[in-house]
Amino acid sequence: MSDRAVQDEVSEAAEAKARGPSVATDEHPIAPYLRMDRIPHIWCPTCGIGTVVKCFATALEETGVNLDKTSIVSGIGCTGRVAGYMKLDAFHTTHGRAIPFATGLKLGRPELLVIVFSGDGDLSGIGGNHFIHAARRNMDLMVILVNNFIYGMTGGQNAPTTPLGARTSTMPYGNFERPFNLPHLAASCGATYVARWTCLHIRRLTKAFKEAIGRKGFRFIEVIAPCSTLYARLNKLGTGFNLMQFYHDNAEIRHGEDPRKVDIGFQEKIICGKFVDEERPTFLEMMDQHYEKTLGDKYVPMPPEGGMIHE
Ligand SMILES: Cc1ncc(C[n+]2csc(CCOP(=O)(O)OP(=O)(O)O)c2C)c(N)n1
Ligand code: SF4
Ligand SMILES: [Mg+2]
Repeated sequence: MSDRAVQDEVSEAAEAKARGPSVATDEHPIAPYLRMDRIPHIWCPTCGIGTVVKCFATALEETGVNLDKTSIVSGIGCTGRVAGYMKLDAFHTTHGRAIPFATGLKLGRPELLVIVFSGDGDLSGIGGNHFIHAARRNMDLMVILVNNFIYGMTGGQNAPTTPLGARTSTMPYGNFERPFNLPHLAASCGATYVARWTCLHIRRLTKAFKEAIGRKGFRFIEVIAPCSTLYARLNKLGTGFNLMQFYHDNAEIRHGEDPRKVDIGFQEKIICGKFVDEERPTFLEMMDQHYEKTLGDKYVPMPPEGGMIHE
């Protein structure tokens, strides 16, 4: 090799080193949907949350929604970090308050697509009351709940979703509290779209996200995902990969199943599918109809672009 060629090779190697890893992160297919300046993310190896984010970003891309009119709201927790990583108008609210915040946003700016993305503890524990009332009102929100059966961020405490018998840091001899069956909770309160998938079902989950983006009203998607560091470790279930294998072997798709029958037992079959998909007037539609009927011309509906109404 000539001196010149050796010199070129050395400077190429130096340039490559300065550039960093050979896979340029800005070339990742979902990079345009992420705040890449915040990457690397905080999630543990084999945690399932990242896969759900990938499906969500793919759904945004494939539906072609106007990203300037799409907002994401999270509460607190490992899943609650999602809002901070998405390149959307994003709100990382206090614990349990994603739904009320999102409700206010939707009422003030009805033209926005408002998506809540948070954890099982955040949405069904401290935020449970907001969850049931938003479903009851058929508030126009899409709610993505990552259910890892535990409070991940704070050390693996029992959640309202922890299956009977599963070990958590606050139930070291196994959980004896009956957990929520979240699709049943959402459906019985009035949600108009209810589905459950695991984060192994990437195509079906992406399709569910796309469908829910196109629907109105309270759309609820539960995603079962591994918390490798706490749930899997405390229950000696291996890593997230082992849990993905478990989903592969034990998830059963039953579209249209009665949500009352989709309870999840510890390491038992996980019933997945679309359980509810129906139309019912949303909160804002009901409000408009009601005031148009009772107040007639005196009623000035909220303009779609929101804001204050001046006579
Ligand atoms: C008012 C209040 N109470 C408690 C906490 C502590 N806290 C933060 S995240 C969290 C649990 C989150 O669990 P989950 O929503 O399941 O999210 P994960 O970390 O599992 O994704 C708790 C109890 C808090 N931040 N604020
Ligand atoms: S603690 Fe659990 S939920 Fe949180 S990032 Fe780690 S694996 Fe994921
Ligand atoms: Mg959780």
